[in-house]
Amino acid sequence: MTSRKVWSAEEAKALFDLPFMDLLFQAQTVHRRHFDPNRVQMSRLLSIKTGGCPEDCTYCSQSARYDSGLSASKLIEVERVISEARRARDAGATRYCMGAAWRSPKERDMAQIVAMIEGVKALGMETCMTLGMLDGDQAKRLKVAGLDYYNHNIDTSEAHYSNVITTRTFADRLETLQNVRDSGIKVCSGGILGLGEGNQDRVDMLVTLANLPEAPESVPINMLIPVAGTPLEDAPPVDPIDFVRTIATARIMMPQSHVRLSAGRTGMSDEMQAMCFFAGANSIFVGDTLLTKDNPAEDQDMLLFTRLGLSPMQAHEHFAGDPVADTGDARRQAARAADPAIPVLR
Ligand code: SAM
Ligand code: DTB
Ligand code: SF4
Repeated sequence: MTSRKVWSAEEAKALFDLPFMDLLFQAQTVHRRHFDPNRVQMSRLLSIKTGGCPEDCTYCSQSARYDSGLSASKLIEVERVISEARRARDAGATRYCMGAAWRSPKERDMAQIVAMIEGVKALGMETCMTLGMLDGDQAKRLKVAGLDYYNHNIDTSEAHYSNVITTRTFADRLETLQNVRDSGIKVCSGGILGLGEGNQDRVDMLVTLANLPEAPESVPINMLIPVAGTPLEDAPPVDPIDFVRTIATARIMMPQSHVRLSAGRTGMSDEMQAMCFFAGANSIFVGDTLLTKDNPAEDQDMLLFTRLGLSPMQAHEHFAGDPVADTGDARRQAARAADPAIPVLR
C-alpha cells in the first residue's frame, strides 16, 4: 500500500466524536472510493488446536487459567482441516482462517501447519492462520508454505493492554506484526470492544493500527462474547452506537483495508449489522461457529445479505484505488451513474 496520513490520537478522537450522521456519511464516502459498498468478503474460521493456552487473556474461553468448561484438544489432523475447508469453500467462503490456542507455534508442529496451508491453498482458497507470536524465521516459513494472511490482534490500546493481558506485552504483539509484514505475509490485526476500555482506548487502538508502517490489509473488530468463568464474564455491554462509530472511524483511517465485523454478531440485531456495513465494514466470519463460540447460521446471514442487497466478494477481489472499474455488476454500475456524489469522489 502507498504512503498515507499519520494520525494523531486527538484528530482520530475528533473524527470518532463527529455528529453520528456526519461520521457515517464520511465513512460511507471513503468506503465507496475504495470498495464496492455492496460486496462483503466472507471468511471461515476453524480451531485447529483448542484450549489449554498458557496466556491469560481475560476474555478468552481457551486460556488454561480460567474454568470456562472447555476441554483442551491436540492439534487436529491435516485431512480434517482440508475437508472442513472444502465444505466452507462450497458454502461460499473465500478465506480459511485456522486458529491455534498457543502462545507461539512449536517446532514439532510446523510440518503439520505447513501441510494445512498447502492443502487449503490447493482448494483455491486464501489462507489465514493465527497461532500466537511468531519470530522472523517462523514467519518466513509460513510465507514459503503459501500463507496469505496472519491474524494477530493488538486487541485494545497500549494503555489498557496490561489490564487485559499480562503474559505478553503490547510491544510483543507489534514485534510479531513486524515479523509477519517483513516476511511478505499480509497482516490481519484488530481488536475487541467490551474489555472495560473507553472510547479513547478504542481510538488509540485504531491509531496504532493505522500508523503501522503499512496498515493491516484486514482489520477485525470483535464485540466481546462474554465467556462464563473468565474475568470478563460480567463485563458491561458496549454501546452499539459506539461500536458503529469505531467501525466508521476504522474505515476512514484505513480506507483500503477490509474492516471485518467479527465476533459477537449473534448478539447484534440485523439493523445494527446493516449500520456496521454502512459504516464501512466489508468482511464477516461465516459459519455457525467461530473458534469456540457461536456465530449466526449461514442461512440467516444469506437472508440478511438478500434483504440488504449485499453479495459475497470473490477470493482476491479488491477494488482499492479503482472506484469505477469494479465487478461489472449492472445494478451497481447503474447506481453509480445515478449517484451525484460519484464525480466528487473521483
Ligand atoms: N492464540 C492466538 C492469539 O491470541 O493471537 C489466536 C487465537 S485468539 C482466540 C484470536 C482473537 O480472537 C483474539 O485476539 C481476540 O481478539 C479474539 N477473541 C478471543 N476470544 C474472544 C471473545 N470471547 N470475544 C470476542 N473476541 C474474542
Ligand atoms: C479475530 O479477530 N476474531 C476471530 C479471529 N480473529 C481468530 C476469533 C474470534 C473468537 C471468538 C471467540 C471464540 O470463538 O472462542
Ligand atoms: Fe490464548 Fe489467543 Fe486465547 Fe489469548 S486469545 S488465551 S493467546 S488462545
